[in-house]
Amino acid sequence: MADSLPPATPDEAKTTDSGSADFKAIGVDTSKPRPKDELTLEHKGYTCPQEYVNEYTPMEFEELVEQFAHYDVDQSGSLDLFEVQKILHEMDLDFSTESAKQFMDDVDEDKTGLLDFPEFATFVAKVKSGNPKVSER
Ligand SMILES: [Ca+2]
Repeated sequence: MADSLPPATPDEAKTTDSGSADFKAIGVDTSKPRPKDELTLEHKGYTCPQEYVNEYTPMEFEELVEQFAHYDVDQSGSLDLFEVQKILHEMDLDFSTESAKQFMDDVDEDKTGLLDFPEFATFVAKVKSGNPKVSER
């Protein structure tokens, strides 16, 4: 009987070359639950823009809503320049009509000349963060 050995498994790839670094793809774990930026702030039907939820505590947010409702004297759902100026005054920020208007323009994303609630939340977040000046773009 021919004693034929099975062909040796080609093992030549096993060179002793350990000089080549083997880069493993670094697995980015996207399955982790996101931290608490899923938080939403809502009060009386007003919702805080997601990018500013970390700027307010729930209590501060309630106050923000109350302020908004309070200063929205004509209950239009948005604040006009006159109303915004009253808030600035209330916050002890001295703005000339001109700079108040500029500041307002800065947060008035849809250029309506009025601040709706999300714009107002942006506005106050900026004032809170110590930036009462018109921010640079
Ligand atoms: Ca607006």
